[in-house]
Amino acid sequence: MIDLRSDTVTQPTEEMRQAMAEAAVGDDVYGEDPSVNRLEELGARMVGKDAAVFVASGTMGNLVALLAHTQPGEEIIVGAEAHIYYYEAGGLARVAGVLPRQADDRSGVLEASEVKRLLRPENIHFPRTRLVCLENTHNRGGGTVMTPEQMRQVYELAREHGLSVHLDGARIFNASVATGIPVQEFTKYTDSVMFCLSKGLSAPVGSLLAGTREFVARARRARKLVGGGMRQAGVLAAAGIVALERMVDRLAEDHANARLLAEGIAGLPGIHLDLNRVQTNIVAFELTGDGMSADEFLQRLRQKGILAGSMSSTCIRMVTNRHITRGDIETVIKAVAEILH
Ligand code: TLP
Repeated sequence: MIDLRSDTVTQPTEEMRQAMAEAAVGDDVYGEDPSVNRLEELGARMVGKDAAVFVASGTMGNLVALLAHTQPGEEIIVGAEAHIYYYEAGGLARVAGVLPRQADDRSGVLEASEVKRLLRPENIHFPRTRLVCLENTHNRGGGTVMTPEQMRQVYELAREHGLSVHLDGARIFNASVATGIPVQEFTKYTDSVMFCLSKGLSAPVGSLLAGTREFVARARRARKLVGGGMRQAGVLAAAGIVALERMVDRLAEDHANARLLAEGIAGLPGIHLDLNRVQTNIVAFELTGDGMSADEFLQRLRQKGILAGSMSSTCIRMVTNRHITRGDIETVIKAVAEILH
């Protein structure tokens, strides 16, 4: 099977398995796991923050960030298409107890002008707005990159109004590799950043949440609250270290394959694909033709040995990853053409 459902399907590398087998471990709830400590220090340094905390998933990292930034009843500004709002089982409301003020991020970028529109004046009727959440790259936008300049504008506006900025940077290394801009140029315009080790970087499990020391101390307590205090987690962290040290640069291959795929299918009848949005490892397109639903399309692909996903009843998503070769891309282009024919 050619599996384009997500970059989360990537298997750990041999080097990761080796590192996991040999990892020095301790009880991380006591702060005594040397591999976790090393991963947290490495990750924090790479994104230019003081400290980081290792969490089980991107979803947990975002939730813990909300818990550490806000009090129940406060409001956050978050894209209506953002993962935090759309794909995290409503944890923001159910667990963190915050009100989501939904911003228009359909373009794949939450612009400062949109944040400005949603700011509230001081008034006793209003909930207190505490946080702006950004996403880079933007999953439902189709893997789009928010530039450092766009992030700076949001960050400065947030600052002026006493709001913090959290970045869902699940794929922030994709943004950096795609643009050639160091990752710190993006993350410097945030108060906290969550990034995933288990997507294109191929670690089996885990994400990091980074910020100031004081923020990370609060995040550690929040992680405990949601049951995320792990013990000899160094066996997982060891793979995460390999992910950060060895797997970042190769994301360029995934981007090249996504581009190849997008260019190969963009002109086909019955789909609409905006090539401008294909900036990293995600290819999203709309089925416009004879009313074939996304489910039907996915089923026909599956019959040809190809797995993909959908983002709505008419929108298909394909995500390139380490296991997808150029040859696979050619196979997929041919299969899509046959299905649409
Ligand atoms: N996204 C998954 C699915 O949940 C949709 C995927 O296959 O793309 N932020 C962003 C931007 C994400 O894309 C994801 C995962 C997460 C957070 C959550 O990470 P995990 O899956 O580790 O909880």
